[in-house]
Amino acid sequence: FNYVTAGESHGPYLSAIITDFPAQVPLDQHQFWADLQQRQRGYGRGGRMKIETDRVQITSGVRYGLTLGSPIGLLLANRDFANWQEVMSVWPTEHNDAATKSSADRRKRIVTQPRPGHADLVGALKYDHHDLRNVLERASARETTMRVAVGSLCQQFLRQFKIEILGLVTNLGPVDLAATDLAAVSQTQSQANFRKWQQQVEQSDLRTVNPQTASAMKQAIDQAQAQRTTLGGQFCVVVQGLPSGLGSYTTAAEKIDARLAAALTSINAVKGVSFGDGFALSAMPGRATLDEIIADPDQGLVRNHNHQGGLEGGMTNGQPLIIHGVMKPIPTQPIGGATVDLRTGQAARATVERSDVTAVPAVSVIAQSMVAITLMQAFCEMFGSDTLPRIKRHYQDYLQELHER
Ligand code: EPS
Repeated sequence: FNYVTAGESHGPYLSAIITDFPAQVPLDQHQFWADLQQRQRGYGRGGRMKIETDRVQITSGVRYGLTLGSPIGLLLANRDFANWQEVMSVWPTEHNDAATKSSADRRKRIVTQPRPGHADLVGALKYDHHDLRNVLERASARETTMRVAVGSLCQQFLRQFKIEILGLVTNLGPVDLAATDLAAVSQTQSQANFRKWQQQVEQSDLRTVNPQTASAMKQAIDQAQAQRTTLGGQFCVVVQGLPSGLGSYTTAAEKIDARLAAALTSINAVKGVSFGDGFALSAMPGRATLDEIIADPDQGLVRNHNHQGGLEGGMTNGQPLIIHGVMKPIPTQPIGGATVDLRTGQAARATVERSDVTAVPAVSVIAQSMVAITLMQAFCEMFGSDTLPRIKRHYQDYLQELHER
């Protein structure tokens, strides 16, 4: 299946269309809205999240809670559009037809001072925009609402196969989640215990698992706000219950680690991704990096470690998938950054367009969604994509084949 999103941050609607989503998949609307709410509730967000309630509507492709196999339409009205109707009007209006005067500009909220670190400058040059709003409205992370909506449907599909995904915050500015706390999550054996971690993360407004770490993170956020700056952080996505063999070593485009890295770096402000022990692998002697293969009389072929994060040769290997990512601090600073006004060519302070101190908890939700989308795509390539019962039969066949070897 595939999908595309549309919508500007302060435009009338956000929307998405998903094609080739399998038929007969049961969907739970409360779960759908709960997943969307997770993205909205992290500590450190600005005022916008108090305005919006991301109750995305499904407008097609689902009937009586079951997917139809036809394109699924998703639609969300931006509440804030009520305050931006003039500025974000689709059709010409009296004001934006007017000759350029500073008072008219204010009404139009024209932006000519690009913010370093955002898409503003390069986007304006590339598409020949003189009002940077034409860039920043689409480059905004508001768009990720739709990715979380798509990701929620994918997670509901994957849950049919007992595959569970959890994105959590592992660092915020100067505060780290202890490695032992993360190991407790990533090494969880039973599904019931993994569910408990999911619930704990969902209840934490830092989306992390140690309440003391969470309160230190909150302090760091408060301090950054007092100092009028922003904070980045790191997140981890853990996936339990995956079969071995998703992705393929046979072509570069099919390698699942490459696809996961692309999916995660497509999230606004994500600057790096690693798998398993990641960058720490370079300091280890090779023999200490092996996930050695052991024949277990009950479970078949098992491993003694998970240094590779569940990936070998561009394929899942049946171990928990462990992906780390880093988000840079949001580049908009309350005091603005040094820039050049594109209209006058003079030095200026960058436009201040947004107010979040940090969005790392939200990014952990978006990352969870992007991983769900990527895994479901690989899953359907391997087991088919017409109907859920047929995909289940193909999946059972494959598991049986593995068992009989
Ligand atoms: C965003 C700027 C802020 C954020 C927004 C993303 O919005 P505004 O410009 O209205 O202050 O709150 O995030 C969302 C609206 C969202 O749904 O996550 C940006 O420039 O990326």
